[in-house]
Formats: sequence, structure tokens, C-alpha cells
Amino acid sequence: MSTTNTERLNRFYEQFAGSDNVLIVINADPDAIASAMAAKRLLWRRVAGVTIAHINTISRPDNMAMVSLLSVPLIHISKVDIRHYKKFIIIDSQPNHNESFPAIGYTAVIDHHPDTNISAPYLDIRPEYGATASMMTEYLRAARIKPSAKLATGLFYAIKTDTADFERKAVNEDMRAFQFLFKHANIHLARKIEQVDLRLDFLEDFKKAINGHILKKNKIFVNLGSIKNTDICVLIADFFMRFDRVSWSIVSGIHDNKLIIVVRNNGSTKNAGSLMSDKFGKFGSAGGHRSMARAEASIEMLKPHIDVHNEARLLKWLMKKFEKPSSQTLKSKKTGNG
Ligand SMILES: [Mn+2]
Repeated sequence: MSTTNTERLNRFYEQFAGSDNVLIVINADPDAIASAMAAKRLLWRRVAGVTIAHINTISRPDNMAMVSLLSVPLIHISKVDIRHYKKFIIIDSQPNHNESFPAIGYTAVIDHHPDTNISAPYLDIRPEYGATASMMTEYLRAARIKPSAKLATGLFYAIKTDTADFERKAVNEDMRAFQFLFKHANIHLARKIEQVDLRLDFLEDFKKAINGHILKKNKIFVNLGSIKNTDICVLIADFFMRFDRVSWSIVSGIHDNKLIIVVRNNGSTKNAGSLMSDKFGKFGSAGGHRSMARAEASIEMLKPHIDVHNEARLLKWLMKKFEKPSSQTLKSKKTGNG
């Protein structure tokens, strides 16, 4: 095993010369960020410079916390002058995974997603692994590099995230990497990153939700009005499910000419997904699972039925949709079918 890792490391190193400026391109999530940090560390003092560029917008609060708490130097791909770089690496993705990856020749691709049959001078694709961070930990160990607390914390958090605390697909190597990182990571820092799921600019939406919610029987209804980010509906719907007696949480908001409706329930009652597609499918996309569902209804198509900007009316209209059908309706339905 260890010879294989050493061989991999040496073959990886062979791709780079001391005068190279290297660009690592990622679709930033915890695993990609931590793995890129590790690759940068591997190449430290072996190349002229290493830049890590991300193709996506980092908006998840935990990812933002990871970048700032671990001081990860990240730059958006749009701000990168590709001509400055000689060698390119993709980590935790493959070039054809995303159109935003620059269409250039990649020197190295290191990933744990299913193999998409790309070619590159250096390829290390191990789909059986739970995280690319586990692979990168093997490289560090093969290079006899003791990871800094921040790097170890990043890799540690990446494995936790990608394996969902080992509830998802993982191999023994993930476990071994995790055990190794545990000795070097700052667990408090990892916990802080894990804990962060809110951004301070969400506070106004929470205020509105707490002040303006309607509790009807055991259903909570909230309308947030215009929202900057649809994630806030999910956060607030989940938040209200934490209260006793609340068995349904229905949160709406307006974004991008759509009425977003996020629903949570305790799973023991009516199927939220089918209810949503029943009631809102005709206005856009709607559906989900038994206890988690979502609709994105076109405001244009809703216009003949409801003015979504009239909050009181909107809430009333929504409450009607989630009412138990009266026995009368059930009866007439039955007659209709018979
Ligand atoms: Mn990954």
C-alpha cells in the first residue's frame, strides 16, 4: 500500500518543474477546498507558485466559515489570468463535470467521482473513496508532510462532510485518513465550521418569521416576502420544526419572479411531496418527499389566482391549500369517481 502511495506521489511530482506557476481549479465545497489546500502544500517550494481558483459562488455559510477560519487563499476563476499559468490541476472533480471549468489541458486530475474517461498526464481517480481528502491525506503521508492544524482540520472536516460522518459510502482508507487527521486537527475549529449554518444577513428574515408567523392547529405558516436567497426558506422551515406541537412548517418567499414554498412535516401525516405537486404543480415545479417538499410557482401563472404581494391574502390562500379536505369534499369526490 505505502509503495503505491509513494509511487503516486513521485509520479505526481514528476509533472511539475520548479519554474511552473500552477493553477488548481475546483468546484468549491469542503472536500474540494481541503484537497486543494493539500495539493498546494504538496507543491510548496517545488514550483514557482500555486493559486487555487473556484468556479462556483461560495454562499453556503459553513463553506464560507471554512474558507475564513482556515485562511484558505481562494480566488474566483473570473479573476484569474489563465495565461499566467503553465500547469493546471483539477481536484475533486473532472473537467467535463462542469462547463465553467476552463477548457484547457489539465496536467493532473485527482478525484473520487466515477471515472468519466478523461485523459491527462497524471490521473488519479478512485471512485471507491468517500472523499478526495482521504486520497490527499495519503499523498501528504507519503511525502512525510505533517499537516498544519488548519490543513488537517480542513481535510478532517472534508471527510466528515463527504461521508456524512461515515453514514455514506466510504472505504477503510477514509477511516485511516480520518484517524490520522484527528491527531493533527483542531476539533474545536472543525466543530465551529460544522455548526455554522446561518449568515448574519439572514437575521432580518428570521425576525420577520418570528414576528409574522401564523400557527394554525399544528401548522406554522410564514411568508418572508422578497428574499435574496431561497436557502432561507429551508432554514426557517427547519427552524420551526424544532418547536413542540409543530408538525408542519410552511415557508414562502418571492425570488426571481417565483413564489418559493418550502414545506417540512414530521413524516407521520400526509405526504408533503404529493400534496405539493397536487396543489402547486400546475404553476411550475413542485414535489418532494414525504416530509420535505418544495414548490417554485411562476408568479405570472399565479396571477389569476392570487396576488403574491398581498401578504395577508397569500397566507390565507396558502392555509387553504394545506387544510384537511372536509368530509364533504371527500364524499363528493367519491361520488364523482363512482
Ligand atoms: Mn468530494
